Order: sequence, then C-alpha cells, then structure tokens
Amino acid sequence: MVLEKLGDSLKETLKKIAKSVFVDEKLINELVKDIQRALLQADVNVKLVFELTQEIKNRALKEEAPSGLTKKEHLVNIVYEELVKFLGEKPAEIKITKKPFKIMMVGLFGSGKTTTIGKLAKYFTKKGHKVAALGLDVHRPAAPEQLAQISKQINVPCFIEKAEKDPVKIYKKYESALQKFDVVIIDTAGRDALSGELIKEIRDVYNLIKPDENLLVISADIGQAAQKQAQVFHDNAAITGVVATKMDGTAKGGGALTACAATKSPIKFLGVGEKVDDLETFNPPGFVGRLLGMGDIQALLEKAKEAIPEEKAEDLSKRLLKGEFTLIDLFDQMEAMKKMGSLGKIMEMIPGFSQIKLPKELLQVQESKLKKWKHAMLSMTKQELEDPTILNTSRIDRISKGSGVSAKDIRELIKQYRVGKKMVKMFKGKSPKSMQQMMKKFKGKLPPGFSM
Ligand SMILES: Nc1nc2c(ncn2[C@@H]2O[C@H](COP(=O)(O)OP(=O)(O)OP(=O)(O)O)[C@@H](O)[C@H]2O)c(=O)[nH]1
Ligand SMILES: [Mg+2]
Repeated sequence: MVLEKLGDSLKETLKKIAKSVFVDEKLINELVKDIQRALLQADVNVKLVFELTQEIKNRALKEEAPSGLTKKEHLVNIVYEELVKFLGEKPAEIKITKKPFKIMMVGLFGSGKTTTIGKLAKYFTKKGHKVAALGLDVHRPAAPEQLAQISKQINVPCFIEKAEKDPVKIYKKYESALQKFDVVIIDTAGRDALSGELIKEIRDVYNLIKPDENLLVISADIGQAAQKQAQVFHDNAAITGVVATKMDGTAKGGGALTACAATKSPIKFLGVGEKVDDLETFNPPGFVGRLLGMGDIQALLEKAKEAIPEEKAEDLSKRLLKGEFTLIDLFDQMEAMKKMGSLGKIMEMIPGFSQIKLPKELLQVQESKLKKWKHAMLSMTKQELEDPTILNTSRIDRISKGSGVSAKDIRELIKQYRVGKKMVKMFKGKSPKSMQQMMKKFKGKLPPGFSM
C-alpha cells in the first residue's frame, strides 16, 4: 500500500514512546523529529509538516494527561488526533441534494478521472440513485470510447459525441436529456495545470455547468508538485473535494494527501486499484488508525454492511456471539468476502490483524472452489449443514456421488469450516455489551495494540 513506509516509520516512532522510561522534553523533541522525517520522506508538503509537528510539540509540552490516561498514552493520542485533524477529521460524504446532481472530474493527464467515474457511478447506483456519465474529454481521441466501455460494464447510460470538439456544445446538446437522472458524472480532458489554453477550457466548462461537486483527481505518485498543480485547478474551477488515486501502488502518496490543503477541500475518496470496486470512502480517523497499525474497524464495518444485508448480518453476529456457526454461515461469509474484495485487504482493517502476515493461499478462496462447495452443500441434509462434524466417510461418499464433487474437495470444505469455527469460538460468551466495549476501545482514546 502507498504510505506503507510512512506507516512503518510512525509505528517505530510510537514504539519508542512505549519503550522510554520518562515522557520529557528530550523524548518529545525526538518524537517530533522522527515524525517530521517520516512525513517529509513520504512527500508531504514541507510547510504543512512543520505546522503539524509544531502543534504536536506544543500540546505535548503543555497538556496534562487527563485522568485515566498515562503520560505515554496521552502522547500517542496527541499524535493520533493531530494526524486525523491534518487529514480533515470527519469523513466528507457527498450528499445528493438536488436533481440532477452534477459531479465534475478534473485533473492532470492520466490521473484516473475516467476510471474513477466508473467507480463513482457504481457507488451511487448502489445507493439507489439513477446515474449517467457525460463525456467532455474532446482532446484524447480514445476518451469517449473509454468512457462508453466503462459505463457499459456497470450498466450506466453514457452521453458522448465523438465528432464534436467543443465541450460546451456537447453539454448543451445533452443538457435536457440529463435532467431525468439523479446524478450526472462529467469526464473532462486531462491537462497540464500550466497550459493556459486547457485551463481556459476548464474554466469555461466549469462556468457553464456549475457543478455541485468539482472533484480534483490526484494520483498518489505526484509528489511535491501536488500543491502547485492543485492550486492552479482550484483558482480556475473551485475544487470541492479530492480523490486520491493509485493508493494501491508503491508511490509515496504524501503529495496526493496534502493536495487537500492547497484547495482547502477534503479528500473524499481513495482509488485503490484499477477495477470498478476499488474505491474507498475516505475516513481520516480510520486511515490514521491503519497507518499507525490499529486497524480500521469502521471501514471494515462499512464494507461488510454493503456486502451482507443488514438483518442477515445482525442475525449472524447474534449467533456468532452464542458461538454457533454452521456450514451455511461459512458459505455466506465466503460469498460476502468475495464481494468485499480480497481477504487480504480486509485483514488489514481488523485491529490486531494488520501486523500478522498470513500466507496468500489462505486468504483466497477461488471462485471455482466456492462453486464446487455450493454444489456439495446442495447434496447435504439440513442436519449435516447445521452440524458438519457428523460428516463421516460414508456421508462424504454419498454427498460426493450426489453432487459430482470429489471427496477431497468436500474434506477441504470441512477443514475450512473447522478453521472458521475456531475463530468463532473466540467470540463465544462475549456479551453484546462487552463486544460494544471492545469496539469503543478501538474507536476511543488510544490506538489498541500499544500496550504500555
Ligand atoms: N492501480 C491503480 N490504477 C489506477 C487507479 N485509477 C486509475 N488507474 C489507472 O491509471 C490509468 C489512467 O486512468 P484514466 O482513468 O484513464 O485517467 P484519466 O485521468 O482519465 O486520463 P486522461 O483522460 O488521459 O487524462 C489507467 O491505466 C487506470 O487503470 C487506481 O486507483 N489504482
Ligand atoms: Mg480520461
């Protein structure tokens, strides 16, 4: 992940606090220097780094630890809180307040505008809105077709005009047709922020469309140039939010994260891959939590909510609390995981799990295997599904014959079930209240994982 290195250095720094004997000025100075070094290496803007660390230092020297927190815990918490504040504090959601709600995408060449349109279109469609895409990139010849392909993939109507070279005319042509959609997402040409002509075009298009959201798409690999580029866009077409893309790569990422400071607008989404599902809403507390290694229970819950219908999730969690777990639960979970994305990504979000490196094979249940297991399960009795421990050789034989799935594959399914059951045992006996307390701890004052 982008910023992995930053996360590692920050974790090291926080460990130093845990190991130290006293919290004194010397330790605080050392901590501030370490954080500065880590942020600068990640390409975060120099001025911002100094402002941020100055604030950490001031608070660390001035504030008394509140009762209930040790000095060390308080210090870690100051670092956490200031980093969260730095990134915008609360998640900045896009609320669809009128019809059609127009979202315009601007950014440099190849930053990920068109790809992000597909992701956003899917995101808003899932929320129940009627979405359309409008192609106003008249400069790159292949651009309209690219947008059409992406829209087709997610079943969203796409308005393009391949022969027209004036974006203003295209917009006017489709303006009335677009009235019947809830959300219209507008693709614009990539540009170099320093080229006068393209900048004039974006100003014209912006003034004509008057978008409700104007999102600046910034790629993680842009580095220190981010500030200046973002500023030029903002001066010509007021930016309301930032999408930081390619956050799955190896770039340093700090530049993209600080583009929001230049435009005084929050990061709203992260692009974490090339596929339409590789989009995350940006949640500063969760993000900092993940950077510092405390996991991100909230982002996980959000994803889980999308994948499993609410009543079902509630039902499952109630039964898990009782320590109950059937083959059907296992299957439901595997299906849900498939929808949520790779298990690896999910594990990163669970507190405590981010530090454990699991073998890749364990994290990926292949599609083909899921299909076989589904067939095998269709040949099982209700009793077997509810209590797979009764599956002896003769039962496995019968299921294998009935379903055409090999005994080996069925045994593997049983093995997978046992692993799941073991994990569920950890929940057993925990009252909903104690679970709630656990959750509170994750979200509360101190990043867990720092035992002091
Ligand atoms: N890994 C990764 N690749 C991305 C992400 N977003 C976009 N890309 C890739 O970046 C490349 C450029 O994406 P586009 O969406 O075409 O970028 P654009 O800003 O529309 O480009 P122009 O229209 O040429 O200015 C493509 O190969 C995308 O697949 C992301 O979040 N992660
Ligand atoms: Mg494009």
